[in-house]
Amino acid sequence: MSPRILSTSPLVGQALGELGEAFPDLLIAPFRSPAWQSALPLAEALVVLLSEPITETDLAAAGRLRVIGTYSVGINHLPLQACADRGIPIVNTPDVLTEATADLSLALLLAVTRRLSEGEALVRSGTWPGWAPDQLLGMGLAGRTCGILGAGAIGRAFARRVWSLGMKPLFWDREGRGGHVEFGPGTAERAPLNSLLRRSSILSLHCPLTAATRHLLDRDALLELPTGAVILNTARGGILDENAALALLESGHLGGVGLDVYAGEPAVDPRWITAPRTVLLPHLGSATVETREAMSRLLCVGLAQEFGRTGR
Ligand code: 8YV
Repeated sequence: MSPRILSTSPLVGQALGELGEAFPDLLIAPFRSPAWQSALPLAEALVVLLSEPITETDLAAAGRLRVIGTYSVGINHLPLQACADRGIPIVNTPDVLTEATADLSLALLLAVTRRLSEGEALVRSGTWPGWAPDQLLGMGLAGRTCGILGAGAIGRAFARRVWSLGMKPLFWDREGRGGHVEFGPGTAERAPLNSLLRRSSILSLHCPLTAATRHLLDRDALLELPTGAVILNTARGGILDENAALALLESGHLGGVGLDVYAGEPAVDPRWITAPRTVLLPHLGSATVETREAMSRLLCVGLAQEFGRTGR
């Protein structure tokens, strides 16, 4: 078989199947399986998931490769420099997952600050003694400042959500510029990182993982946050120094942590499992039927365009 398209998954919906009808040499084989490995030298397009890191060695083995498609907006698992050197474009899935990911960030925000996991566990345990004035008190949100790292589409969509709760969004992005960010119903200040950290009761991560953002939130940065601040991560695990966050959660400096992503996922540092005031999700940011189908369509249109562009 000579696959022009080598995918590790059928994806969600019909789009990849339809692409396979247009370009019949489609092979779906699990990542790094013998079938995937032996098809690699023949592949003109690779389709991978965000959990499947492609190395420079893979790229060297894929002599006919014309394009890499990733079923994600994040591209930190791809050898970006090597792709650029070889002129191999990357097709990803921006925009279509913006609202779903911002929704999940909002779900984490409410789950952590209103202690939903603890409340649910109490009811399920069968030991709920009934309503009490001081039972599972959480943090009120209206009037608080919400620091948002990343002023891209997802960060701005999250700003719209917290604004509707009466919070004040405050942005930082990689350019670190001052000025303002328009997020739809409002405009928010863009602040230097230290200033943002000092003012944020809630800190939500929405920037890509790059060399510049790896461990952006280290112990020193986390210590700038006011006592009791809550951190939400629906971006990438490596941006938050998990060791430092765990220690500062334990010490009470952090009031809570909501995670959808982890540095070594799917492995989760076992200390998170027993950590207080945390909500832990299994990378669900884009996990709605509509979004995953839209991601499939966008990715396949992008691949077809690349094939068209390179005349194949
Ligand atoms: C996530 C993602 O679900 O596409 C990506 O790269 O990781 C998103 O779909 C989200 O960022 C994590 O909550």
